[in-house]
Amino acid sequence: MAKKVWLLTLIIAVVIAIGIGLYLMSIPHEVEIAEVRQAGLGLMAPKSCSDVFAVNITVQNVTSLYCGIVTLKLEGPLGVVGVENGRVGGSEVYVTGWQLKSPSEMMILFEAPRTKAVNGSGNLFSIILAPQGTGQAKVLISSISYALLTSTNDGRYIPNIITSTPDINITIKLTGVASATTAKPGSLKIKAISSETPESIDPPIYPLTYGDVDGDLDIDLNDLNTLRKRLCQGRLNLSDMADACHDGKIDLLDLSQLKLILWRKEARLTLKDMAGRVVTIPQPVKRIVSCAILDTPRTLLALRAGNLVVGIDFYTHKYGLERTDYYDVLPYVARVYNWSKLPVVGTYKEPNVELIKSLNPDVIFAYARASDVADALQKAIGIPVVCNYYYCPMLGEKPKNLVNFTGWKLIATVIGKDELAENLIAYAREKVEWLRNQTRDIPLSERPKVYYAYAGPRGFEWTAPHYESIDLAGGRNVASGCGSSSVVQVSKEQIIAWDPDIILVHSRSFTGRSSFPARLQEILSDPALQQISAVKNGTIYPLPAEMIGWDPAQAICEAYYLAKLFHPDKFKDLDVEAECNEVLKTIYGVDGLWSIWMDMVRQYLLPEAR
Ligand SMILES: [Ca+2]
Ligand SMILES: [Ca+2]
Repeated sequence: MAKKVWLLTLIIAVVIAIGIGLYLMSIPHEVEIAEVRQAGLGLMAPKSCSDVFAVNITVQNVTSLYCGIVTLKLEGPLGVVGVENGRVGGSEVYVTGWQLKSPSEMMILFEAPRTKAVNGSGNLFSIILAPQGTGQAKVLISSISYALLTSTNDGRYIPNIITSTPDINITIKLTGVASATTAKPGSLKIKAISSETPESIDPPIYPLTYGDVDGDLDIDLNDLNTLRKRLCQGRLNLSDMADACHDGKIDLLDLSQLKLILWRKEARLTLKDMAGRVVTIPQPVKRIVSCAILDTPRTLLALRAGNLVVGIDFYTHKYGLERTDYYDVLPYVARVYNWSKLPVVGTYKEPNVELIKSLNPDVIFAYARASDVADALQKAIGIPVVCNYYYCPMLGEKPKNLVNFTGWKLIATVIGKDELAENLIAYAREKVEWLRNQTRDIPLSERPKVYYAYAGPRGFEWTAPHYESIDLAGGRNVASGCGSSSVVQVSKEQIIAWDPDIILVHSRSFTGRSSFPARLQEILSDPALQQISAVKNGTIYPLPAEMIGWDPAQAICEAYYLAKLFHPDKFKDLDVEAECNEVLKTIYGVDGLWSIWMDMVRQYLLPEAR
């Protein structure tokens, strides 16, 4: 290691010394220089030739130059020692990768730092070469591709790419044999290049964002480094998701686009939405219309984007804002942003195309289960439509899991609130983990048997085989062996045979035919159900999380609430109301949201859980 460093230092010293010294005197006779320029990019003289020497690739009067790849051919007895960073118009240019494809072919990738393009003239980079014998050698630039950045009014950038085959070459007459190396070309690779350091990157958190070069469902600096390597190697058989700007091929444009995405300076973002549709969304998003069901509006509120919404769908307006006999956080949070005054843009099935168009949104959110509607809407008005859903089967999420956050990530990425979403998700996971630690060791014998009676109109025999908050709260879902569908029908006899200790009732509202009080009466007055323990003991409770769509925040609170109902002794010190008010305040920014639920249900709970 020390030897390498020493050698490197020596080489740099020699290059600098010779460079400066000979520049001031004259060009040594043994080096012949051909200085050529084309399209602003040119090749300037090697300053010397003794043991090692530098060939500087320079540019003249460039504007908005962002990155590029230069392919060189080396002819004659030349060995490559290394490549060094350059400097253009006062700012550093980094060589972020180079590769000898063969002893005579070399690729060099250079980049301006982060999202700042360079302007002016200067040295892009230097190739450090050493003679490997005597005779004539040649350096030939066989192609140059480079990307420029165009800025938008919003301080975002669009990269574009220029490729040329400039046919630039210099001839070098070599008389010495390298003393620094007798190595074969390329065998003395020196990573002398200081790579750019990341400065507060803010990558998108939605896993299906284009630009995921290594395919690990995450966009980060590893993707950038992988793409750099692959560009230098010319191995561009990468997955579809690596195509950051989504134009069907992998090249410098994707490198530029990926850097812009990592620093959130991109003018366009492409992703696969929750219906698997590929959508490109101009950035930044300032006006939003939601035609999706209530999950999407809730998420927009959690992400503190209520003020960006310029139109909402009929169901959100009807059930989410006007009806407060339901339990849902939505109306209380939407009030902060005056959502009841917003134009109603139709339903998820039949959006009002003309009205939506007149609202001039940057993006429209739609319901993933009506993706044909989304396609038609996007086609009709030419504004990107993004389909959202409360869980993502493409990524293996199950319905009714507490921490299905793909929908949050999607919306956060589209509207540029990734960091906030990340914090909220981390907070939510922490809350779930705390409860999991409390209940994970409760033995099966101490877990109450729980039957979940699904939504009112479906009847008592409908249930959910998978409902994570029951498990997390330390209960045993009696229907857990009933397949993998999100809702199944079982027989009354089966429920009686299970003999649940607790019945949870999914209720659409607190008034009307399918309300909790009405459903409770139905169960209590059904002669067939009287032998069930839960009916005998009066341990029948309403559930808050699953109203229209699914809210992870309400689901977490529900799990805390259930924990106290299932295990009142174990959780006697847990103040569910205070805890859940805090959870909902952190996620939605409004105080006292859980107390609204408690006031609706207190009379139905055992005294110790009130
Ligand atoms: Ca990745
Ligand atoms: Ca591309």
